[in-house]
Amino acid sequence: MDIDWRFSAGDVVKIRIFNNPETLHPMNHPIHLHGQRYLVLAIDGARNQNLVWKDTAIVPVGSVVDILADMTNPGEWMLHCHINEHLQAGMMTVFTVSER
Ligand SMILES: [Cu+2]
Repeated sequence: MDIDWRFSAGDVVKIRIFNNPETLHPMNHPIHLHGQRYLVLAIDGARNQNLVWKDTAIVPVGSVVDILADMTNPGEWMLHCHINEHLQAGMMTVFTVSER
């Protein structure tokens, strides 16, 4: 909850997600973005050739995933791991999208 992201409707936002392999229990995380859609641009710097809109993508252990989020839906939204135990353990944040 230390993350305080604020966007405006219409913003197109590049977000880099790193799955730190040096955690207690390293594993892949399906990262889910509420209320908006995104493209996976690259994984570990390798460009994704199959650009399709998603709301969830796997971030492999030790990998960096770059996404491009299309902030179209005003409100307060969550970004979180879709494994319920991870969400319960706090692998989530809230971000705000304001009306433009
Ligand atoms: Cu997870």
